[in-house]
Amino acid sequence: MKLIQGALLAILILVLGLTALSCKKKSNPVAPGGGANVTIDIVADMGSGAFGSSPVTVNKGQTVAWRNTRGITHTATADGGAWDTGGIANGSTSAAIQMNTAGSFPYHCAIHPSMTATLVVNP
Ligand SMILES: [Cu+2]
Repeated sequence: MKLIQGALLAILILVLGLTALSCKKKSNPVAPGGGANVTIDIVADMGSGAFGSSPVTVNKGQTVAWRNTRGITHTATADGGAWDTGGIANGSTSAAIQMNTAGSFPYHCAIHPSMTATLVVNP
C-alpha cells in the first residue's frame, strides 16, 4: 500500500511539474510579427534615415521583420520587387521575411518613396 501511495505521489509531482512548465510557456507568447532574426525599426516618415540604421546586414536564410514606430502606415519594399512587407500599420511589426538570396537590396516605402535604405544579405 505504501508503495502505491509513493507511486501516486510521484505521478502527482510529475503532473504538477509539467503543468507549471506549460504555464511558463504561455506567459511568454511570441509577439505578433515577432520571432524574426532581425527587426528593423521604422523611425521616420521620409529620407534615408527612415529605416533606422542602414545598411543592415543579415545572413542568407535569416528572417527580417520591420516594426513601424510611426503614426502612419509604411512598407518595406525591395526596389527590384524581391520582397515586400505590404502595409505596416502604426505600432505593428510586419511578418518575418526569409532572405534566401544573397546580395545588396536597396528598398523603399511604397507609400513614401523618399524613405530608402539597404538590406545586405551575406551568402
Ligand atoms: Cu512610408
